[in-house]
Amino acid sequence: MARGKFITFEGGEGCGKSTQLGLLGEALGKEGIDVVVTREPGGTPLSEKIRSLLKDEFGDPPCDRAELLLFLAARAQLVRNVILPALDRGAWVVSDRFSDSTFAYQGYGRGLSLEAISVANEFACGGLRPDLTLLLEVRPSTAAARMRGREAATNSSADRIELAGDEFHLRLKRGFEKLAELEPDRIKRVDAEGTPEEVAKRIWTYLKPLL
Ligand code: Z5A
Repeated sequence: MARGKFITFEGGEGCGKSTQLGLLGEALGKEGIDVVVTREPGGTPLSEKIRSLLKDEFGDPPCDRAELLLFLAARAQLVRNVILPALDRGAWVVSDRFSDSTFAYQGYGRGLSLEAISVANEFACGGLRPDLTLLLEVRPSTAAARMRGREAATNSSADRIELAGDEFHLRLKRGFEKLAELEPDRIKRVDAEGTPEEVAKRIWTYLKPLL
């Protein structure tokens, strides 16, 4: 049995990752591929618990290093208990965010050392790297409109990380661009403006070579 492929979605908030994750999961299923769809932070009971610790406001927000270590703890559990077993049995794994988010948010965004993140991340996920990463890019105004639409539809409000401010989000955007420049074979920049179906079509062109 050939090892499955590991595909990740990355980008800033509101770029449409979760929507595209669902569409890609369905499209791969139609190709007869066994697909496991997951998300970061999350995807196991422990990692989902860590997700709520990271997102909730309970009067003691994590300092930057604690935040990094919580994301990595959630990832270590997900990699060992979900991603590696799935890949080993030949399933494809599609994840909403993975290591690139840590470099972008905790590295470029928060300003933690990229070298330290690299060593700690390697330890957490044992060197696992995605076969393909789709970096969804939209204008800030598009992301803001999509977030507003979702907040209205779900009666929710922005969380701790979403409220980090414009400068943080600019560093984040540049960070993702830098990561894509460093690994152009793995990280594909996708224009995520337009309807979900239009974006899904663009994404599918990068999937075809893997099928
Ligand atoms: N984080 C970190 O700091 N370090 C790490 O290592 C990792 C993560 C792994 C996870 O939050 C947070 O953790 C995240 C990064 C940080 N920070 N924040 N903030 P999350 O999982 O709750 O959220 P997110 O990953 O940032 O994504 P999101 O805000 O949920 O958005 P999205 O997944 O990109 O978009 P969406 O949910 O698919 O779409 C948003 C809305 O737009 C929704 O109403 C859709 O119906 C609509 N939509 C989507 N596509 C379209 C198109 N094409 N047209 C029109 N409307 C659309």
